[in-house]
Amino acid sequence: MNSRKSGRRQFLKNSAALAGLAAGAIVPAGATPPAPETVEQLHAYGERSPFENWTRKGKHLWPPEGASGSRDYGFRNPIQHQLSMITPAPLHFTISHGHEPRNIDPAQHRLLIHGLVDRPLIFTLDELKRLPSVSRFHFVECNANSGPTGPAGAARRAPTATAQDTHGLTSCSLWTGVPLSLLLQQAGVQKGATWMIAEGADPPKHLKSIPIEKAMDDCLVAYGQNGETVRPEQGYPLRMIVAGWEGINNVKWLRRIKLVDQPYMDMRESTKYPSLRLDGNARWFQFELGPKSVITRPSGGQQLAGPGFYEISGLAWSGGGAIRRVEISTDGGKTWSDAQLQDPVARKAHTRFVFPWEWNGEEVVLQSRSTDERNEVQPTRDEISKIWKIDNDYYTTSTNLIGHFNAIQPWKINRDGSVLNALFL
Ligand SMILES: Nc1nc2c(c(=O)[nH]1)N[C@H]1C(S)=C(S)[C@@H](COP(=O)(O)O)O[C@H]1N2
Ligand SMILES: [Mo]
Repeated sequence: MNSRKSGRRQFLKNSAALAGLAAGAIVPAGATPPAPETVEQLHAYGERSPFENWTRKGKHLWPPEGASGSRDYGFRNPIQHQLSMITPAPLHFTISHGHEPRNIDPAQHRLLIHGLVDRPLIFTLDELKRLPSVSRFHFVECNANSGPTGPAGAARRAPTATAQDTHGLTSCSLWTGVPLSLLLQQAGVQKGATWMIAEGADPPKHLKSIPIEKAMDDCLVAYGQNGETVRPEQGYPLRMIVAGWEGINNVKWLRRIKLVDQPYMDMRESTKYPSLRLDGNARWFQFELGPKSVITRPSGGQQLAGPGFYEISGLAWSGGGAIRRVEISTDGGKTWSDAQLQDPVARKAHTRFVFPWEWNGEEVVLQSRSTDERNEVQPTRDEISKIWKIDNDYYTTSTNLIGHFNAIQPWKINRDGSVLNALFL
């Protein structure tokens, strides 16, 4: 890591030297960037090609240390550039509600399991890594992803929105860790333990109440992400994966699990996160995310070169299990045809779909619709409006967050090949 850093410094120095040169001379376009000091430095830890420059994009509320107010931030995954069902870890979306503890020393970190258990346990990372492990593909999605209401939703409603704007708060990784059920069995779950409280090591103490049935089902205490350790932003050295449920359950920098007999109703889960009903009351205990999908190519902000063949591709996922079917409409929703699902098709994971398409150069609206293993079908925006009993004005005038917004995403292709977000066109 140090050598990589110094390689970077050298690179910057060289760039500065080049910039100095450039003051008196024109640097030819496409000039090769200066080489790092040594091949060893270049290859110590890989970088992507400098021609590939998309990044996370984020809202960053970062008042100075000690100031009152939120230090929330959210950075969106450039999902339209993702080439498989896996999100590259450096681009995994990131939401943190406070001071990210960026440098937790794994040798010092502990996981405490206590409360209504026969034997309270404390695990070191090394102890956890000796236990039977599993690797599973799972998405993490914030329940606010795609939320289209009010001023915060304006970026989602804009015709110029990209898939990063509309769907960038979901990502998928291959997570490696210990099934939580195994740890809880070791501790001995007592009768009357109906909920678990998971706590993170970030200073605001992110807490989440999770029913014991889910804890014993498919929760994972993960230390691995896509073959290396969990990234610092994703919760290094340990995070909870609560497959298919709202992102907020996936506690990062996990340090404590307490078995209790009722939910704690922490600030985040009681006042901040729940979706509001029309009467202003919160919808509590809404955990699982429904079937969703988005076409990532072509998608908002992209440009088609002209009529001819294009493969339509995108991602589909559901908190209810595996994706069984994705249908594509290329005529504004009149007719639908099956897309091909690409392996791996995993439960509660992004699934990539592809569909061959010939563009005739006319205006068209492209849409994808997913169905999961329980036969739940992704709704249209109109269907969601009906369920919520809201009219079109509600989206622009209300400041309520419509969480779990999983509407079918329409992209409009104009005659000039430009692609617009047609959700509110
Ligand atoms: N400790 C801790 N865990 C946390 C959060 C947090 O702020 N602190 N944010 C939650 C929310 S709201 C979401 S959507 C997911 C985001 O996970 P990611 O940052 O790995 O994408 O983490 C959850 N776990
Ligand atoms: Mo979230």
